[in-house]
Amino acid sequence: MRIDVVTIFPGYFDALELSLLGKAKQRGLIDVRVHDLRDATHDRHRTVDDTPAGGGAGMVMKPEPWGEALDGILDEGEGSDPLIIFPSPAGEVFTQGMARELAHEEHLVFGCGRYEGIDQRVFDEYAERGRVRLVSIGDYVLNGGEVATIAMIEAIGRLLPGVVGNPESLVEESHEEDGLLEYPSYTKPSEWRGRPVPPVLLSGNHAAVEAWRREQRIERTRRVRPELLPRELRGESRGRHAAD
Ligand code: 6GU
Repeated sequence: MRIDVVTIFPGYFDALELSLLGKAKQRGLIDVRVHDLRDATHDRHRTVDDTPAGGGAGMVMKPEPWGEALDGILDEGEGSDPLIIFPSPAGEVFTQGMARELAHEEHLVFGCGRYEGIDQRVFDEYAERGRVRLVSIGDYVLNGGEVATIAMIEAIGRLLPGVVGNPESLVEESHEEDGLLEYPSYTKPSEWRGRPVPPVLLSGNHAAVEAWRREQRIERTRRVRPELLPRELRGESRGRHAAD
């Protein structure tokens, strides 16, 4: 997958060199290219923003540098039909489902604006010429799209074939398969600070372990994210729990 990122803070994306994503990059599974929006300015101060038309607080990102930066990327990746994503708290909410969908794209372009926003004509221009989506990573406000973009690239990147060593580890996660949250995990020692590993996990009874894990997933989901519970599991509570 090819990913271009346009930002005034390229340094944020150094984080993509780390861990699994860094290895995926080295192995050529993900080709991430980060572009400094200021390279598409032509004044001495490399200006990317200006006061809002109509007045008001804050600054708005000027359209010209965005036009030049995005045209450059689109011209270079000729015929790749990229999807342009503008991270924005005003966008549709990013989910595991959207990550799965975007993992099938050949070419993603992320345009990171500051939160006061990018001149609307930039969205309009590229929506008319191709595919554009405004995407939020949740109901809170960040200072800019960079951290949101890193989150999305990580969520999408780990779904690409070969990025995660054992694809089985992708299956039993929160928000995958049946929409339930994941079960709690334990490892050795079997007792730590007086806290035992639940005995069923040491029983060797695979069916009992599976049943326990499913029950834990259901109860955890009911407790912290009841809106995620599948319809058939709603209503029937299974009693009190320590963390309730
Ligand atoms: Cl994508 N951008 C900004 N600036 N804030 C956000 C966001 C995105 N998603 C949630 N908050």
